[in-house]
Amino acid sequence: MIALIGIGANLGDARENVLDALARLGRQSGCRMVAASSLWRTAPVDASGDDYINAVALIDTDLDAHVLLATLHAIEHAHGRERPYLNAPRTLDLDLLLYGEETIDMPALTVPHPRMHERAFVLAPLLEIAPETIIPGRGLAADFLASVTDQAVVRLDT
Ligand code: PH2
Ligand code: MG
Ligand code: MG
Repeated sequence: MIALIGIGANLGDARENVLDALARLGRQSGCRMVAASSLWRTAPVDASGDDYINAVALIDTDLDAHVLLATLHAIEHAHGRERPYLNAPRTLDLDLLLYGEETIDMPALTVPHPRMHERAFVLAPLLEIAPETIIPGRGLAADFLASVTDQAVVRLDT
């Protein structure tokens, strides 16, 4: 199954944390890295604190969606992720955004991520690596970019 993972950080060495998350995803058993976006510097959306570093990764995985989610949480945990309040600054956030074309609506997991189409910090890196992506139930990801131009995102070199 091809899964799309969103990666974000705005606490500690955010750039290093995002790069390490990409490396860990590539090493994870049952996961193969298909494509990783550039790193992007993005203004916080519905959140406080420093600018974020964001990226997305496409992985080919044998893991069930819930097992994959648990794996993402374990990587966050390895980076000391704490959750003092909603959308608090974080050392590392890994979100399961798409799981093939599946729609999952369970207490612990909603896929497609319900807000991914409203977030430039997801759309810009996604369109960089997979411009034809369809968000199940919504349509072509590229069609949503025009509605998020007020959100500042800048692609970083390397
Ligand atoms: N994540 C959020 C809320 N707001 N803003 C930016 N720029 N990047 C994020 O990764 C992000 C956010 C909730 O997870
Ligand atoms: Mg998130
Ligand atoms: Mg999260």
